[in-house]
Amino acid sequence: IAKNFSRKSFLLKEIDFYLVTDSGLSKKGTLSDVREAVESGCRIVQYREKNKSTKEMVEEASEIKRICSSRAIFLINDRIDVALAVDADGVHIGQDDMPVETARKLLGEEKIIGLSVQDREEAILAEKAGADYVGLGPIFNTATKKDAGEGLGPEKIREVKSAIKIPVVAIGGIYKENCESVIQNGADSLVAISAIVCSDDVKREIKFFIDIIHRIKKSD
Ligand code: TZP
Ligand code: MG
Repeated sequence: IAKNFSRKSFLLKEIDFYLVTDSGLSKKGTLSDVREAVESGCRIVQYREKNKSTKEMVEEASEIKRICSSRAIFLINDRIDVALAVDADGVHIGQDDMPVETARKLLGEEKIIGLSVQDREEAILAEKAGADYVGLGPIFNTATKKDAGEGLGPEKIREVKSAIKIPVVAIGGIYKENCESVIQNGADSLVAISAIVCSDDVKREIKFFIDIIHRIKKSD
């Protein structure tokens, strides 16, 4: 267990920009977005698909796994069954999904489990339950997730970071214009969905985010 734990925390330490797919918003399609992201140096991909059948998801997830191969961590949103079916690296789940402990029993110690949280208390519980990282958001107001609620503000990242040891991934309403405040407040990684998948040049946008994240992390 100690060995697996260190492998996962090593992998998660390496992440900077985190891609979450959205086929409803994507200009060029999910597979193209994943390909361009991995080619741009993105090292973690979450397949988040709300509109396709399970059959289509298993097929697409297998393809994404192949694209990520050893280059990027591959997680699946919500669907533990699909993650098991394609042997993904793990899942990202929400507060209303399967409890982390139950997901852990199904997936085993080696897989990565990320949990969405909105505050310090949920983050502490996530860590206790065995989550490998937390997704904190929405940092800013966003139209991408209808029930996301009001933006928490980037200072919330600092508050949550100080309460837990596992990595904090910031999500929600993050664009080039406001991403500096996210990293300055201590986010280990950040997700931008619309800023990436609605763009004409996914590669250029991801490189921009990766560069700025490295620059700010280094100067800290
Ligand atoms: N969870 C919290 S906010 C959000 C999700 C999935 C949507 C983020 O999308 P965008 O376009 O980067 O605001
Ligand atoms: Mg969910």
